[in-house]
Amino acid sequence: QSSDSQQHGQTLEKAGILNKTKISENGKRLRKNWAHSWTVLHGGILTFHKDPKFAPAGNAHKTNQIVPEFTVELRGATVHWATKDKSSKKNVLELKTRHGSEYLVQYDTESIITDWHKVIVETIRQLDVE
Ligand code: I3S
Repeated sequence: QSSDSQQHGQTLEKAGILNKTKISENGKRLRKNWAHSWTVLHGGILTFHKDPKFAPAGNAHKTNQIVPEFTVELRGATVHWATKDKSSKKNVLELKTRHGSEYLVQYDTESIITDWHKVIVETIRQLDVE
């Protein structure tokens, strides 16, 4: 378990910046749209937030700029290292939900993505035995 993830009851918590793209929804292929995302794991749900760079300018209060974009329920999901044909990027994880949505999650620093891999695998395992 990494130092920046914590055990709370049965589920792990972690947060950080990752590069992500959704690649399919309900089995339907989507065009990739890689973007950095503040990513939060809490209560078995992974939430990717919109990149604040693309938040609408103007009235937005600083604290309101971090807006959820995708929420991914990890119960019944699978995660594995993506094969080369999925992306030319390095350190890419492929996350599939039980509803048939797929995400690629990537970060150049190997230790960062390896920590996320561990915490996602462990969360899926814990949700499975509950
Ligand atoms: O799987 P693809 O279609 O080769 O993914 C690349 C494209 O999404 C590309 O954008 P355009 O659709 O505008 O060409 C992105 O810039 C690339 O990053 C995508 O490939 P990688 O290998 O980086 O996942």
